[in-house]
Amino acid sequence: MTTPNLDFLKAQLVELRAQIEAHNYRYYVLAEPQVPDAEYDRLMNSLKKIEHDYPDLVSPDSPTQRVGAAPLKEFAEVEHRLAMLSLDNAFSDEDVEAFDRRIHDRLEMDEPLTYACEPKFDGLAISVTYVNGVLTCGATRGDGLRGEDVTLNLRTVKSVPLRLLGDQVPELIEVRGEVYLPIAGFEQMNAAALAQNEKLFVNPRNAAAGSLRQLDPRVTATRPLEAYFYQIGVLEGAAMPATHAKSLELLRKLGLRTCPESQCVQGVGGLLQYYRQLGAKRSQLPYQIDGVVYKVNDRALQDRLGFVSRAPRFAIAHKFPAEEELTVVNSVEWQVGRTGALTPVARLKPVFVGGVTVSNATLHNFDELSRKDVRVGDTVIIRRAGDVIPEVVSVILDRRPLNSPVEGLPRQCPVCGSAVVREEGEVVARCSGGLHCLAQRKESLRHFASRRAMDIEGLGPKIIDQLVDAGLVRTAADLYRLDVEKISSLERMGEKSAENLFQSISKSRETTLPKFLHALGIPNVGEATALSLAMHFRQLHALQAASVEEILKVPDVGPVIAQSIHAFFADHENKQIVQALCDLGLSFAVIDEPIAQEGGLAGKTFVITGTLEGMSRDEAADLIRKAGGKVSGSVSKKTDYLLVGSDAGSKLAQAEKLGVPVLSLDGFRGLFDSAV
Ligand code: 9MJ
Repeated sequence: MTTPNLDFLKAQLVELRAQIEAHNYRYYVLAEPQVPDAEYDRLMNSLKKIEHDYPDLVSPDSPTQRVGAAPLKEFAEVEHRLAMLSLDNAFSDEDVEAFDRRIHDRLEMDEPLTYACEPKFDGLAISVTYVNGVLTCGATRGDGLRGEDVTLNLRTVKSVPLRLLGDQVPELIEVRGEVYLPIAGFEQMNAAALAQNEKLFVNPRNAAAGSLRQLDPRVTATRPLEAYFYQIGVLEGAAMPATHAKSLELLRKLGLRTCPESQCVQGVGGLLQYYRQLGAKRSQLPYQIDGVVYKVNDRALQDRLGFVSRAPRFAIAHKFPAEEELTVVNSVEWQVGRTGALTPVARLKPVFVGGVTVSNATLHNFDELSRKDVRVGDTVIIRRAGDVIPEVVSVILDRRPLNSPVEGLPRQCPVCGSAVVREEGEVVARCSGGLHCLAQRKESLRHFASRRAMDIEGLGPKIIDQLVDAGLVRTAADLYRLDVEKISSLERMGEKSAENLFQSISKSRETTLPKFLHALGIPNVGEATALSLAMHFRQLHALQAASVEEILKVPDVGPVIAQSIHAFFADHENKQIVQALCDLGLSFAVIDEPIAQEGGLAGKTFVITGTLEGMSRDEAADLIRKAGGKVSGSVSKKTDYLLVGSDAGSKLAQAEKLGVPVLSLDGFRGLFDSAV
């Protein structure tokens, strides 16, 4: 190994420390972090590594020598009776194995140890003191030795008791825990902020920090904060429990909230199993966690192990892969959907986040793009939690290149060049090219062929692209004009595959009226409305000939949808396509009986929550009602099923608590199909 130049190392240390201090200030004092935790951890680890390799270069003011930044000026300072420690981190199974080995070595023990495991909450560490059972002080961690006095604010948090329970309360107990915002509460706060045109919080942790650090406790009282307690600091006038698990029992008995996910395990195998189990459950928990914490259960052993700098040797935090990472925006592109809707998409320098490599992130719509002010060349925070589509959380403004232009809404469709229009009051801007636009045409064909529409097996997006690009297909009717020879002329299309595709296209001719109406892609007509229309009119020609007034008689169809349906069937090109499809042999099985009150879901009560992919909640509710079921707004013991989409919040937590079966949209479709 060559020895690095000492001056170079010193300069690197100065730079690293300055960066970390700046992040600490933003994180702890302003509660407005600039970079994701993973980036901060990386800087800190680089600094720790250099200081470890060159101990002479460690200075007392290095960020490694203290837990956090200085307390806020406005709050009174509280000196902790016992220093509030931080935890060392483990990032891999090997790190955990090394932790277990270190403990065995130090204790000179061979047999597997009992560990207490618990989630690592992504909130704010707090300390609360009860004297003779009465809450006397609540403080943040601050720098570990002194924190801020947030007693008045903590008194507004419902899960922080003002008085302890039972008649055997200790003379004095100082307890550590975490204040956090449940995900549902965070979403509720951001929805309110959006409505008031106020700045949005980046994540639940920042929102919790901002809420707890309010100088006016009345503001804190409006924030749905919660707390979990996980450690006894000081105990006077009672015996300290012999294990961590017994400490948690004592806390529970005293009325302090502890986490139900806490659990004791044996040995390193038990630790890793707990890590994987909680990791699998992570996206369903109603609060955010960023890892798990392992603690030697036996207090006597904890005492023997002691501390290193500011962290106990008996505990470690095993981190999950980061759900937020930094990367750079290479370009902003506009995707054109089936109805012409323009969606901005950020093309990114590939980044590993949430366990996968991400190179695209949606920006939803022009308003969202403008609000976040994402520009080419920007360094952005990307978030990918669970299986949710990756999104841009925010831009790191300090890293923006000079003179980068603001992203505007294109005036012309990037695919066909037609004018882009945005109706007043509409969030969405659209390409006005209709089926002349190649993108809209391809998307319409994809929708037409999809499983919930004509269900043409083997006709996926790639083949549709090829068929359209080769000029073989322009409209849905052209699909039924294809023969095996034409299909097999496509690149990489074998004779057998061509034959199979031809057969599945032919087979799809026999369909039902609701599926066909859905497949046409009439604006504002989803699966549920298509079913209502089919049940009301029974025959395609009856619907085609209907006036707006007649269409309005269909249950759940309002003026906007009625107008949209009428305009669709009045359009010359649409008329020709529908006629051609009928001439090409499409046939519709007639629905004799409405699938109504006697339906297979009769007597079943559903609650719907979250964003459903490809179906609005109203449409799902319509389907349920048509099959005889009921839709309710809140989860109770009487709920038969909870239908969940992405970003589900408190309803999902409530369903899990009550043991109500939870259905994804696919699961729901399966149930619906077998019921009707
Ligand atoms: C968090 N953050 O969830 C501790 N922590 O214990 C849990 N932190 C801790 N324990 C001793 N669950 C020091 C810090």
